[in-house]
Amino acid sequence: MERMNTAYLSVGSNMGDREGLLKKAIEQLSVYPDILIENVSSIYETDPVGYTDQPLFLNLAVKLKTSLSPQALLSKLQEVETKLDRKRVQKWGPRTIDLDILLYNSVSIQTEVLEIPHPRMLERAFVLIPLSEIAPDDVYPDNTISLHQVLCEQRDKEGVRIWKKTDWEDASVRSEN
Ligand code: GSY
Repeated sequence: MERMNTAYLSVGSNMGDREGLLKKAIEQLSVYPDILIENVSSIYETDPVGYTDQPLFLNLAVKLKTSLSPQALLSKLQEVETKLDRKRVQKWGPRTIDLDILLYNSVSIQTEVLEIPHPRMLERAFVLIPLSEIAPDDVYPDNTISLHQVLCEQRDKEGVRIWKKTDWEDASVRSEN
């Protein structure tokens, strides 16, 4: 089975066992035969953006290969959120686990249920910093500059601190997850 498409995800948690939930989300994703996890960034602790009166988040980025369409990938992500008993107290408030598609090849999709590239990704240091760790040379669709350059040009990089440095290429890290 060919997993020919490349997608990047942002994963976050700010309720319960945050690190355990991030790891379980990756574990659950890797169970699907049509998803191959290629890389996972370090874990970052990040100040909440938007509604700021809530606990700190842990965030990371994932690179995967898949034969699923963007819509089918989204429903797998929602399945994982359900399996992990996702809780969200209010729309922009604390949540146990959140899985968002950031990029899917260089496609551009705008529907009510799915927007790719993720509409706010370029303004969010908690997305760009983990993402550019694992995809520095990739280019944002319809843009000529790399994600690393986008990050360098972003003014607000505050509120994102390394929490656990991980090297996914190191097999011992993969087996821990
Ligand atoms: O959009 C994802 C949920 N979310 C986050 C997040 O994951 N991290 C940080 N730092 N702030 C956030 N605000 C929202 S909403």
